[in-house]
Amino acid sequence: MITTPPRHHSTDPVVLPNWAWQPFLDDAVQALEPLAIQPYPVEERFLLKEDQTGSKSKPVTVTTATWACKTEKFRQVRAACVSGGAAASVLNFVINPLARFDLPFFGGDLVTLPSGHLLALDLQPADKSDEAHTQHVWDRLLPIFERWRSKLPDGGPIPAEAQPYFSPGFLWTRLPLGAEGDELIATVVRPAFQEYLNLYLELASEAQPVSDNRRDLLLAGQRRYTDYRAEKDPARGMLTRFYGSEWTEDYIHTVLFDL
Ligand code: DBV
Repeated sequence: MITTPPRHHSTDPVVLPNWAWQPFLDDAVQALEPLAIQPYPVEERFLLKEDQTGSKSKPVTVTTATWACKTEKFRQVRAACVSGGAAASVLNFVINPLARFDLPFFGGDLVTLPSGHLLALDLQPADKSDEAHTQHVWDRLLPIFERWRSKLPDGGPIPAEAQPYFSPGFLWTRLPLGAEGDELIATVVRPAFQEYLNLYLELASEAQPVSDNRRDLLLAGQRRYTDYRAEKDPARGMLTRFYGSEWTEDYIHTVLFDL
């Protein structure tokens, strides 16, 4: 029986034994700490969830923890952390800025399934057609993207309908399980994650409040993005298998994509 320490506040440490993405979450929390983070309200039933999956004779415990905070410029920062041994290991990490600041979303999707690793990093626009919103971000993101992309295999096609929500700096790869994949995760994906996040935090530190009008435009774009992510969440099937559809739908709509 795996037991993990209880969590009562969204900023309580996440400690999931043998969770492959622990160093990534620890890096992110450490990078955020100087920003005077405050807990973000998350119901107890989502802070830590544990259930059995697999067959009756070979049960596997799958634990999902949610870490979350808010800051002066971030409406919600949240990490969905899934640890289920060989069945699944996931860190899905999103920073949702306040619409008062002209910032993209930070998104990281680090997924290990029995079929291999799926890894995605991006600074995703609230409105891809708005040059004032995108260009200065892309100018600084693309050199970072190019450097790390050259060291990773391409992840292959993504749905055309997702196109409006990605930046040209979308780092997307699939890696095999085993030593070769682990090596690329340690030497490429982890520093890439740190650089994407550091750039994002730099952009955030420079961001100044915008007018009410502009905030309303940005907010409309944020809602389109969030609605899309909730509707198409690729984790829906996996989470439903582990925890049932009631918990999963509530988790997707009231925690993961709650704008
Ligand atoms: N994805 C989420 C959340 C997850 C999660 C909240 C709590 O948005 C995990 C967990 N992503 C997750 C899982 C899979 C994927 C796949 C479990 C595998 C699904 C499966 O094969 O069963 C990037 N993630 C994917 C895919 C893409 C992304 C393109 C493949 C989808 C497909 O094949 O249909 N997710 C996508 C993206 C961001 C992101 C661009 C932001 C950077 O978070």
